Amino acid sequence: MKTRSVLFNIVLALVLIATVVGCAPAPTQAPAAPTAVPPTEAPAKKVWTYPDMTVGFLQTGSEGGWRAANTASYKETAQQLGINLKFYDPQNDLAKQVAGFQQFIQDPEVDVIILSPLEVTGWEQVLKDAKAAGKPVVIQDRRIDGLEDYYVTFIGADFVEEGRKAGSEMCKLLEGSEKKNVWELVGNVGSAPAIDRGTGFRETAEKCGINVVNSQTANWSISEGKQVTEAWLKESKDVQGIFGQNDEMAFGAIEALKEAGLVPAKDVKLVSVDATSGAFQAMLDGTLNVTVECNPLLAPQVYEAALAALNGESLPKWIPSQESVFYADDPTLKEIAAGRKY
Ligand code: GYE
Repeated sequence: MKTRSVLFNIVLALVLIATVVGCAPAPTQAPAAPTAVPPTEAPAKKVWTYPDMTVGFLQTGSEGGWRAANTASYKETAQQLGINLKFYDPQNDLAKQVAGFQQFIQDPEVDVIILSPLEVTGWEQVLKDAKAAGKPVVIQDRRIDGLEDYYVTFIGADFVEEGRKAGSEMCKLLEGSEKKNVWELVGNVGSAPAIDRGTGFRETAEKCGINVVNSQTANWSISEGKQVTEAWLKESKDVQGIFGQNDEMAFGAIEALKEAGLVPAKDVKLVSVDATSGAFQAMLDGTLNVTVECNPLLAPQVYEAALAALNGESLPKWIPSQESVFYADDPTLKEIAAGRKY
């Protein structure tokens, strides 16, 4: 009997314990949640600065004063800003310039490519390759045909407007002239300045009765400008004006006119484009009448656009450079010439 009651008491105690524990009020605090895994932070976006940038610059060549000033602008400004500049001069050979473009696309050090296109076409493949490689392209100096989705922006002059200005100035110089026969010395065939300056010149010159009798490429050079003008003079001296699409070709024409016994800027009026230091000297010498400015000092604007592109900023497809016109009969010409950088 005694055993049974002991056993009963043990079971009763066990039941009591289980009941107390089982109904224990819920703990006042919820169980600690598992430690939260912090969200993975997106890596901070890189903000490029000039010293971070390695630029691959494809120049056209070294054909004259304008090009020398343009090249100097890039080298000097790169030094000032701490940019690593890789410079390539294809000596005015389009195939070399395209090959150099491919090199810069392959070069792991190059972050952004700047192109001064020798001609308006021939760029589709390399521009698509550059985009696929994630390398922004900024075009400087000369425009290309189409392909706007494949470059960041074009920074350069309105060559058609430069041509219009030259045509208007030639009209003024030939006002009252019985005849208005004009010869045109053209830049490298297929280049934007050669195409567009010719278009603009005809828009305004033909309005005042100018007749563009001869037009031929002299490839931006003094020597070819002289050779072409000499050949024309052998055929006829019935010319009242010469339009040089750049200063150097006009200088060549001036030499040919002198050797043919004609007085440049008097017997034959001369208008050129670029406004290089040589043009100011020719105007001060009285052998050139007018030069239309085409600004070569583009590097600061172009590097700024390249940096903006690397930082993902969007830019207008064309940022035109601002330009003037200069005249031999300007009484302040000497002071203007003294203050110019190129
Ligand atoms: O007029 C000429 C140079 O592209 C605007 O190229 C430039 C032209 C310039 O050879 O002198």
